[in-house]
Amino acid sequence: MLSEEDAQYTGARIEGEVVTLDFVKKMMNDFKNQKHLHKRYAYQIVLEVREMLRAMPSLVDINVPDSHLFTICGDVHGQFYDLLNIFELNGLPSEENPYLFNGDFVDRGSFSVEVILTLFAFKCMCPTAMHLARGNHESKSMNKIYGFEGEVKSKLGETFVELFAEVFCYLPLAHVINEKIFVVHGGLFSVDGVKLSDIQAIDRFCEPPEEGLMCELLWSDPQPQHGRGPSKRGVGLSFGEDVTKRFLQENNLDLVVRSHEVKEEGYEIEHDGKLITVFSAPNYCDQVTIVHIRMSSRWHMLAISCGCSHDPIQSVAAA
Ligand SMILES: [Mn+2]
Repeated sequence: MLSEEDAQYTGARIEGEVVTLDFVKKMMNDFKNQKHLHKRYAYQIVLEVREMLRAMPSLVDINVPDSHLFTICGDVHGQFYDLLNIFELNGLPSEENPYLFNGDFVDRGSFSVEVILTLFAFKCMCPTAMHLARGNHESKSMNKIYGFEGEVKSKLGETFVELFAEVFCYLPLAHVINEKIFVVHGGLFSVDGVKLSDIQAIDRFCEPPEEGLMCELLWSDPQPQHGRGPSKRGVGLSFGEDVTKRFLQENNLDLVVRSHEVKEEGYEIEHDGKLITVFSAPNYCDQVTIVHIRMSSRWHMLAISCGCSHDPIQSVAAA
């Protein structure tokens, strides 16, 4: 039996158990027109993603075949219309057009629910098309202060607050692309000698602690000076070029891609070209920043795209 609310519902519907591209497109279009998704489908999507994420390791290996394109997006922070813009410019996520969203999907912007349901729906549609990493804003304490909790309560109800908080604890902490590119929301560590196996071994099913490897992955920032310094945020730390280079060398990696810091241009290349920050929530309308990685057997090219143009504004080749 349909309730009265169900009978009046004209939004997107998941037919059967399977989230299809048609459903995701309709849902995004509904969101664009400020219509809500029925809680039943929101619940179905979040539960499916919960099971998927729970089964994943803390550090995820991604393999991008030669000459294929892979896109990394930085912080989106509830800016749904900018997320639509990214997909408009760069194509919808699919097996051939995979994305990694590098944390901080929610908070600050007014459409965090729309953003997280869209990312999660693509994850259901095609798990290899949508990789998701935890940011420092995928946590209870941040969501309470910066808007997501209130938005979830008003759009989906109290039960979803706890549900999202649980699912966020299952998000992987970092990704490694083709054994060469380390991708993380925040940055590196207060101690040298951290191996990828140490990150793999982090028991991440918890709220981010106030210190230790997991905290530092989510909160740290690079600094121009060598060595390490206190964080301007009061959590994590600032790390220099020497720290980045030692970490890369010890783990046989080429490059760190991270997010977490607003950048005037949407991105910044630091640490002698070994560290790139990408922040996708733009300062003003119609500008989105993403990092493209095109792999070849001998080198990786990173094209950073910005603005309404598909043309890369900066390319980095890592040997
Ligand atoms: Mn952040």
